[in-house]
Amino acid sequence: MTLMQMDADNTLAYISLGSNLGDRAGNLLLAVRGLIEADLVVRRLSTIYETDPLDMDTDLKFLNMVAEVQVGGTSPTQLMARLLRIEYSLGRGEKHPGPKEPRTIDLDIIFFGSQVVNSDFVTIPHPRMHLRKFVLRPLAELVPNFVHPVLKTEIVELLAASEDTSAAHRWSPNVHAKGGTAAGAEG
Ligand code: PH2
Ligand code: MG
Ligand code: MG
Repeated sequence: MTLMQMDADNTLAYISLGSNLGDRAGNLLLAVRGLIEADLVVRRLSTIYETDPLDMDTDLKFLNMVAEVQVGGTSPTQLMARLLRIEYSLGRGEKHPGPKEPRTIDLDIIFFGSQVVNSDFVTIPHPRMHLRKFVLRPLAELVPNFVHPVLKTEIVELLAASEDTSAAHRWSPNVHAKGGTAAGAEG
């Protein structure tokens, strides 16, 4: 079984999840629940990465991950609308954060099968994904050899060629938990 999609109903979309405000891991978890409740079949999740904020007016580190979902009959526009709804339900809209401000949750469509979409509402593939290690590293766990439909380059190659030098490390809840459950963690 290749990672290519055989027909519309089996189309796989890749969604980048990010949070740098509040209970970051909790926000990611609630967003995954939101995807499931929005009738998307969540097939696989990457591990979670802690990442330096890129191009933002904040020092608050992100937790980022990527979800692989089966879209069923959902169109790219419908998927985007569902993601915005989940963002809103998790408090994204409350303080009207601008594009460079911290956010409880950000859900971006990275790929929608191999479709290329350029509308006022949604751009797929995500126009900056190939520049961002916080997307490429978790994505490479799921589909290392997927070919970017515009750049015609595999994810692992994009990652190797990336000039993004910001930190993106695998995150583990134990290491970061307050109260130190992880043996050997620094106090
Ligand atoms: N999202 C952005 C801009 N910068 N940096 C990190 N590390 N993680 C993000 O999710 C992120 C970002 C725009 O949405
Ligand atoms: Mg984003
Ligand atoms: Mg977004």
